[in-house]
Amino acid sequence: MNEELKRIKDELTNCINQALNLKELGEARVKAFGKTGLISALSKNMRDVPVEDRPKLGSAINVLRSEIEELLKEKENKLENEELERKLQEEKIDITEPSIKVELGAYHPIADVIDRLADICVNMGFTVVEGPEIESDYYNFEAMNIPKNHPSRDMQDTFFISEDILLRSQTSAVQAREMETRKPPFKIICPGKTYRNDSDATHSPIFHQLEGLVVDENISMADLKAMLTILMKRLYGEDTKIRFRPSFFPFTEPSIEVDVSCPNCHGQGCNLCKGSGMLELLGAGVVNPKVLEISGIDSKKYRGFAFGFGLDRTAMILNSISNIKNLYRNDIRFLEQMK
Ligand code: FA5
Repeated sequence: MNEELKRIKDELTNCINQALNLKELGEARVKAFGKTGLISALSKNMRDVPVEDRPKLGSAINVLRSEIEELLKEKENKLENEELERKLQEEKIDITEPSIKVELGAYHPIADVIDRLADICVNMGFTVVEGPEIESDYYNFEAMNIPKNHPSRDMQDTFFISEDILLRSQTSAVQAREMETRKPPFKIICPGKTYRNDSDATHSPIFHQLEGLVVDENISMADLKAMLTILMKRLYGEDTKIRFRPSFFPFTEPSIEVDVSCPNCHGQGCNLCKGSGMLELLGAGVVNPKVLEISGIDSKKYRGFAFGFGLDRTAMILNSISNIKNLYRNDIRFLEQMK
């Protein structure tokens, strides 16, 4: 029997030594310990050995099993190290090779303007709110003191979805929603998309506005002018000139429009400001008491002021963009310049 064990040991040792890779080593392992493997067969044949010889043979088989396992382990480590070494040789990194260029995007000029204005206003104590772009005729017009068939509706060429549902033509639609749910005093701003059937170099069918509304006791036009002056100077720089002009909006009384000195020519006159040296940026005014009453605010106790920035115009001025369409074309050459 000893000779048989020695023969099996030699045969398996040979197989293990000759294995060139982990697959062949696996085959050697099956040859030793598989169901019909040589060492498994030895254990199975035990029952044919006389009882008194069994313990001796059993321990000899165990020794053989340990020796073969040890040999398999050693060979496995050796083959794994060789495999790793081979891979390391193959996968050399050339640190002098230029890296893949990662193109960084740029913040869109309108998103940038919204961030800047929101930062300035939040520092002044305003809360940022949102409102729906698909709006009811009530919030967009009627609650803003513009009843159905009122001629001032013609000031905004509105996209109607049905008789009472429309794409909001002004962020002023958020004013009534906020006045209905908030208790004065409060200060809110609402940036967002607005829609009108308008299209030329300074008008787009989709554009952006930022609405501001302050409701408190003893609010006056002086507060509005002071606040807008600070806001414009923080946005465009301390030496910016601001011009307030009388205007008309059904929801504010008195109403004003606000121009800033053209940042391109500093008031000298250029293509951007069409030679006037000034650019119109927003509408504003003291909230019409009727609007406060429609939304359930006591107009004897409270007053308010509101303003509505055209954000596309603001972005155009800040970045010297001559055509509003550039903001929407997604032309990579234009966006590259915004970095
Ligand atoms: C209004 O929309 C008022 N809701 C503003 C307001 C709010 C007044 C609160 C009083 C109190 P107006 O129609 O003028 O006003 O629009 C305001 C600004 O939006 C304009 O100064 C302009 O900068 C911008 N704007 C208007 N229409 C377009 C358009 N089609 N494309 C790009 N910008 C536009």
